[in-house]
Amino acid sequence: MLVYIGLGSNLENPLQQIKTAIDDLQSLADIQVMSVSSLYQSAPMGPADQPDYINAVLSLKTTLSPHHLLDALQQIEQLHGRVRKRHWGERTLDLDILLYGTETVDDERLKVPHPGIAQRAFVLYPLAEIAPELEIPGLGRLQDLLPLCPQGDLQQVDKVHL
Ligand code: ROI
Repeated sequence: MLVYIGLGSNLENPLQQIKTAIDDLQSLADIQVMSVSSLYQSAPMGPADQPDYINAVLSLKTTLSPHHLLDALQQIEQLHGRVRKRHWGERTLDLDILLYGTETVDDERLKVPHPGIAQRAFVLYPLAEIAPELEIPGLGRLQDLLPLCPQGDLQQVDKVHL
């Protein structure tokens, strides 16, 4: 299955958190990372009294089910010492399943496509970099969503090589 993952961090050297998380994902036997966007910086969505975020999006191929993939992502978040301080608050690492092929999942633990995807410049623009032709189940073409979601202060700050 072709899956898109969103990565975010705004604590403890966010650039390094994202780069290490990409390496962590690549090292998993059931996962093959296919492409990675540039790294982007933006002001926090939500409470403003927290550091800027670094975000990226990657695509991977996996044989894991959505929930087993979520388990693997949460293990990596734990490796990075994630503590949830408050709702919509700062975090060392956030790994979200954005899309799982064209499948939808909707239960207490997991919602795919990720809710809010269309309102988040820090997801849409990195996604457009690696998958410009993408069609998002229930939402339509990525290219049609971009003009509805201003880029704001989002800026490319670094590139990563696989
Ligand atoms: N804001 C930005 N800019 N980037 C994020 O990854 C991010 N993640 C979040 C909230 C707190 C909603 N704000 C964010 O979870």
